[in-house]
Amino acid sequence: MATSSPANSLPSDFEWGFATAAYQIEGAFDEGGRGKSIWDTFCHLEPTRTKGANGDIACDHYHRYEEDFDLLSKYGAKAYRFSISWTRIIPMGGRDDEINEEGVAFYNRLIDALLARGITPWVTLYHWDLPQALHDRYGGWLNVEQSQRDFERYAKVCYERFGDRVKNWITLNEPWIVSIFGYSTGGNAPGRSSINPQSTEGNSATEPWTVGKALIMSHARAVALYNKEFRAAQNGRIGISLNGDYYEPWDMEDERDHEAAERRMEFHIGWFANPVCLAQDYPKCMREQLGDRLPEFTETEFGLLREAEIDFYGMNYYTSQFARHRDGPASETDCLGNVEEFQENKHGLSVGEPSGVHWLRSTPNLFRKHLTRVYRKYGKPIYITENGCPCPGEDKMTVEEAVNDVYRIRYFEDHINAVALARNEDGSDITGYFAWSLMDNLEWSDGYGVRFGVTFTDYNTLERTPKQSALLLKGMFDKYMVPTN
Ligand code: PNW
Repeated sequence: MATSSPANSLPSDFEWGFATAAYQIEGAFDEGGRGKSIWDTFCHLEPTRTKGANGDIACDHYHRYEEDFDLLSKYGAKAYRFSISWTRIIPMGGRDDEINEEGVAFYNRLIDALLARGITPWVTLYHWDLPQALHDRYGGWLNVEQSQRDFERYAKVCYERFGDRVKNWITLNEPWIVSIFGYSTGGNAPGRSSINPQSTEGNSATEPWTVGKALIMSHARAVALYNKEFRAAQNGRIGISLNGDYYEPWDMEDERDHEAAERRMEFHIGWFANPVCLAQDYPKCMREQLGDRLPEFTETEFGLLREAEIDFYGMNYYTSQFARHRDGPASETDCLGNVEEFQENKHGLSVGEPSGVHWLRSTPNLFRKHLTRVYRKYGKPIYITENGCPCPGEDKMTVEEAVNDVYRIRYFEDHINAVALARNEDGSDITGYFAWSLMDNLEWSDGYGVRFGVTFTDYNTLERTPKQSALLLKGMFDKYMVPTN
């Protein structure tokens, strides 16, 4: 492991902590005046599409946040990233709908409880829980014009009510997952798809691209509003959290696989980063493949994108893959750039060590490449807003076994080391890191089996038990911290 030296260090003001999302931990689904979101509906569909799990109770964080924040203090966290549930603030969601003061009061208590412990709040406005009422009213994210106006008003209420104390805002979490899992494959709420046998409605050839545009314009309105009306007085920062793996060519010798890897990353990241970071059109390879199924931006919309300058790029990073080109034209429902994805390359070499969930292998070297590629392409300071894993076999472990999370400890060590290398060796500007997640929680369509937490959650008793990684993370960062001049 690396030791502290100026060449391999993090600044002493490097911000780090843990992340969560409202629907995954809060529970209290029918308390405090909360309205229903598309995830409430999705988790209660029959037959189940979430392994029988729902967020009705989840970790009961709504009632136990003081205890959870004591854990944050115990772990030495400087910052905490959480999301606000839109339907606690505006139960029906729309710009003319009523504000729920009880919901505002809940998040005020949360923010104040963090500040009282000296922990900096980082707030995500949207972590997938669209008000069901907006989905019913006009199709939710399928309606580009309506949804952006309702999101803008929701954002405004949050800045007004919380912006005196919240100085770090993330508009959207992972618009790629929202669009593709929600409207192409149908594995996430609202579960629309024309290629998923469990879905009864949807059009995978068109809907994800419409939804993507709605999310981009919603983000842009929320940021432009902050910049115009709140930034001067509140003096905060605002950005967006994008997911996306790094891709290596499946066959290093094949130029077409090199292109496939780059194209795959453009479909993952450039789709959102081009308009959001650069106020530019979607990547050329997307236009070429998708034709007029990819919505255009008008000049007015480009104007809005230019007004929506962000302060940072929030990166959610878990794993990387290999990409292989496909011969022939892309199918109408392809959303990956006409490539095949693999966890092994042509020679059977694994991209990294398997974790406790099929899609994630530990790939710290490619994390460094990813950080550097994103920094060079989009030029924004990077905050890692999510990084973490479940240990192999953890889903079947007792609490006594699970707290000994050796795989996760190594995963964190290796990924933090990659951050230091990307900063010091490659010159990438990376200023913060959030481990996913503070505690085991509802892993969306995977239910409660997949455990990403640094704290073990017993879903019968709701008792929390720190895993070893939770207690070691501070030491991992301290090792890199050198006084800045
Ligand atoms: C993120 N994939 O989602 C979300 O932001 C979290 O809410 C979630 O709990 C966490 O990662 C762990 O999964 C992802 O299949 C879900 O590549 C799936 C993927 C990536 C990110």
